[in-house]
Amino acid sequence: MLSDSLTKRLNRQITLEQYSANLYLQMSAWCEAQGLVGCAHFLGSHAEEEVQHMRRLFRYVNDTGAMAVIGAVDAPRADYADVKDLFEATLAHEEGITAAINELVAAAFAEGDYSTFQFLQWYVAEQHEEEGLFKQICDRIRIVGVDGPGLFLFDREIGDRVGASSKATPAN
Ligand code: OFO
Repeated sequence: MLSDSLTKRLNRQITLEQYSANLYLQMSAWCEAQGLVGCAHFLGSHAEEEVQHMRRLFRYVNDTGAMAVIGAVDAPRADYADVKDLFEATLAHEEGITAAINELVAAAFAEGDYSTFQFLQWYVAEQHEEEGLFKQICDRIRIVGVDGPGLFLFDREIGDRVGASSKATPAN
């Protein structure tokens, strides 16, 4: 049985994962508006992954005798100076999500809720993967640049990464 405190924390994370989905979907719209179809495809697909992150938590809370509650989701940022600005924002966002997951893990451990502690390990591994992915993309931008033909090649390369970033998770 989940404690009230952990239930609240897990529900906050559910809302945060839904925000992540909206953020990446909104980013995909920005990319599409710039003609960056590869980046738009990649970010749209990443938004789907975030929905799965949300649903995995949602299912866990319900399966553990508590009730999942989706809170109010803030509107995501919709404008970016350029694609470098956008991908730097993805990395900063994932770093924030990692901090939130780490706090959850610490709270579960402190309560001696080892079932939730164990459940959260999937998110710990996922965050390692996602931070690595977005850091790699930011490094790529920094090294090669995204001006002129570089932007065309970058967009194509990012579009080719779809499906390579993460594992799908069971639906609710
Ligand atoms: Fe991007 O990993 Fe969930 O939020």
